[in-house]
Amino acid sequence: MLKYALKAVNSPANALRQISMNANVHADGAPVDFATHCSAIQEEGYTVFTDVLSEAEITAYRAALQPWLDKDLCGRNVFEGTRSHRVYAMLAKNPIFAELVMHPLALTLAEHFLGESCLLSACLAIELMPGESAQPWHTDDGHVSLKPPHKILGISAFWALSDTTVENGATEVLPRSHLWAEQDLPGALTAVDFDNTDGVDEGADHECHSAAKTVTLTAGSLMVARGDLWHRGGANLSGGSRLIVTPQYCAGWLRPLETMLLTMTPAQVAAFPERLQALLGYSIHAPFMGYVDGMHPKRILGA
Ligand SMILES: O=C(O)CCC(=O)C(=O)O
Repeated sequence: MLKYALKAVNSPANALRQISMNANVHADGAPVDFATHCSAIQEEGYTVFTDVLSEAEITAYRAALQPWLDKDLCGRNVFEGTRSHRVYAMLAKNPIFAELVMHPLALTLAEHFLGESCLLSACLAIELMPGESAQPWHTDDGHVSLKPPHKILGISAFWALSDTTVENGATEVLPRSHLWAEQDLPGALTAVDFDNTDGVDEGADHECHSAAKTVTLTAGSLMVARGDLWHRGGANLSGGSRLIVTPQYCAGWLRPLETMLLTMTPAQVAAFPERLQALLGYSIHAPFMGYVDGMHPKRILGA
C-alpha cells in the first residue's frame, strides 16, 4: 500500500497535485509545497526531498538488493564504474521496488513534466564501492539526438538507500545546465568512455567543474532531476559503499507506435532474420538504449 495520499488541487489542466505527507516525512508534518519543487526543477534542474523513506522501508529495499549486490559484478567501463555494482531490471528481480517506482513524490513530478502517459524508462541500483572514480559528466537523455537546450524528455529520481556524502561519491549536478547549449564540457561522457575499463586512478576526479554542486542526501531522501541536467556520480574516497536507486521516466511518445515486443514471443522472433529482429527492438541504439537487464536484448533470443 502506498502510504501517501494525493489530493487534486485546482490548477490549469489539473496537473499539479498537492501531496499530503505522513508526519514521518516532514518532522513538522507540513505538507510538501509541490509548486516550489516544480519551480526548482524548472529553474535549477533538480530538487531534493529530505528523509522521505522510513528506516523500515530503507532496510527492506536494501535487503531486496543485497543478493544482487553480493554477486560483486562490477561495471564494464568508466561510465558504469569499474568499482561499482549496478543492478538492472529491478522490478523483475523483486516486486518490492514497485512502490519506489510509483512513489507519489517522484511519479507526480514525472507526470507533471512529462504527462500521465509517461513511461518508466530505466530503474537501476548503483552501489559505489571504495576507490570508485568520478563518473564522466552526462545527462540521462544523452541518447537522443536533439540539440540542447530542448523540451524536457525525462525525469530521473535518485533515492538514497545510504547516506550519500562528499566522501563516498554523492551525485554531483551542474545547476541550470539543462539550459546550456554546450555539449563538450570538460570531463563529459564520450563514446570512448564505454571502451575504457582501465587507466582510471583510484578515486580519480580529473574534471571537476567550477559550477558543480554535490547533492548530499541522508538515507531515505530523494533528489528529482530533469533528464537533461548534467550530473555524475562522485568519486568514492571513503572506506564504505554508497547506494542509490534511480528510477527514470520518459515522455510517453518516446516509443514506437505499436509495441512490437509484446506481439510476439522471443521464440517467434528468433525465427526471423537478424535485421528484422533488430527492427522489432532486439537491438541497441548506441551507446546502450534498449538494454535488457544491462545486456544486449539479442541475448533473450539465445544469440
Ligand atoms: O551514481 C550516481 O550518483 C549517478 C549515476 C548516474 O547518473 C548514471 O549512471 O546515469
